[in-house]
Amino acid sequence: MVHQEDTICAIVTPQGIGGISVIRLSGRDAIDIASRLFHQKSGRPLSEAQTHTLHYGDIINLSSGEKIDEVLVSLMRSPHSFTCEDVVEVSCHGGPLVTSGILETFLKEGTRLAEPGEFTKRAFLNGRIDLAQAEAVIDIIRARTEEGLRCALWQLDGKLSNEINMLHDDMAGAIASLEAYIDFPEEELGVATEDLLGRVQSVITRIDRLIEGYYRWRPFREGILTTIVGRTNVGKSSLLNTLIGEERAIVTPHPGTTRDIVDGMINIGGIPLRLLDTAGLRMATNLAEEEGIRRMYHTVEMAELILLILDGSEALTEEDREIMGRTTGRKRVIVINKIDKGDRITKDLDVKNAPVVRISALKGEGIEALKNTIPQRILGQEMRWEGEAVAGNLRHKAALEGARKELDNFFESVQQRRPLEIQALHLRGAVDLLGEITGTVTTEDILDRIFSEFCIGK
Ligand SMILES: Nc1nc2c(ncn2[C@@H]2O[C@H](COP(=O)(O)OP(=O)(O)OP(=O)(O)O)[C@@H](O)[C@H]2O)c(=O)[nH]1
Ligand SMILES: [Mg+2]
Repeated sequence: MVHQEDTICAIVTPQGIGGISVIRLSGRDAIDIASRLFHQKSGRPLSEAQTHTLHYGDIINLSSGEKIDEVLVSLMRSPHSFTCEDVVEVSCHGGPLVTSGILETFLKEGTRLAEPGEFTKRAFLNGRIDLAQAEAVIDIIRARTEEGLRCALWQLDGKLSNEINMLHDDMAGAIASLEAYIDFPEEELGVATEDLLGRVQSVITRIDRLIEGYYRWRPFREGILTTIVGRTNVGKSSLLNTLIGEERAIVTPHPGTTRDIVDGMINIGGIPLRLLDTAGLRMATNLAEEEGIRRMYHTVEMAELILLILDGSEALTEEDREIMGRTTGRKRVIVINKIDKGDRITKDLDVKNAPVVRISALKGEGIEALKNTIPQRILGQEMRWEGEAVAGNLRHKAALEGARKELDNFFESVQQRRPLEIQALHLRGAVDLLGEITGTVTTEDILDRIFSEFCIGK
């Protein structure tokens, strides 16, 4: 049963100048309000139009009687719309005065400005999409690579939701059979318990797979913060420029050129990499450089991947060793640069657990090999997300981890031969947590947190 709320409206296209902008209305009076302000060229009132039709006419300012713009209006009647409510979308000329003029007129006529994500929230509350699918809408908007977009589209399609629903059903079945045994005599329990434990174990395996998938998907979704570090003059800024394909950072033959952090974005194998170029390490000659080095070390703390650059044309120095020491145990790639001038350090280099790539940032040599190494380093053995369902974000992961914990507790309570009621309680706890992912179990708090991440108009 669709619930039609008060009528909300918003400009749903980006602010600024464009060919066309769209203003969307949704709610119980959307069609009535639009009818009053829209004068169709054919003379027919919009309120009599059929669903999924397009209409040509003018939007009129009712107080002055003046035309605001010539527009096309599309009409979608409940329940066949994005929100499941009556929806009217006005496509007008894309200028800020036109869009704000139309928006103000609608507001005066009794609509209210939509909150961030309110259209999507209504789609969720009306059952058109579940919570995981609503979150996928944010991911689609924010996707920075095709891979990231592909993952988000899968989630909107219900890949994760279907898997969660299946787990949910399996668990509900397990609970039902457990509860049926509550009244049985002790001796008949043996076989039944085995079957039940098998079922719960299979749910655990599938939950683990979803959690593990989170780590494989996350780089595509959120990107990887990567810092380029090394002593002065080894070619950090040259590498940044080569990787992003533009002269973003200043490069000079003088050590100590970079002070502030310079950043750039690249897409490596579908993973958005945010690259930071930092000040080179040496005994600082002034306060600005000292601050630059402090910031460089700060990026080392923050970054998920470190590209540690060494100058292959010179022997290793104290600074090289210091920075190598400060980054051991971290995810890093050792990059030996300037190999066009020889390689004096590979033989002295003793690094474990980090790939070593030899390049010339100046000549572009070895860059492809570096680009291949980076995703391997980030993703480990499991190179790719293969379209399987995964925990799409931290919220899903936390709920799955919670559910898994409940199932571990269930096994423990079975081992300790605790009362069946207690065992069932753990199973029910797990079911509730699974339900949080799709939103069958939810609170205003969770909803507010999710939808406040949206922009207005979505
Ligand atoms: N021969 C050769 N020279 C390079 C290479 N990469 C960088 N250089 C040169 O090395 C010098 C320093 O390069 P930068 O990219 O500014 O080095 P940096 O590490 O950013 O230096 P700081 O910002 O001072 O720490 C410049 O003259 C570059 O042209 C390379 O692969 N081969
Ligand atoms: Mg530099």
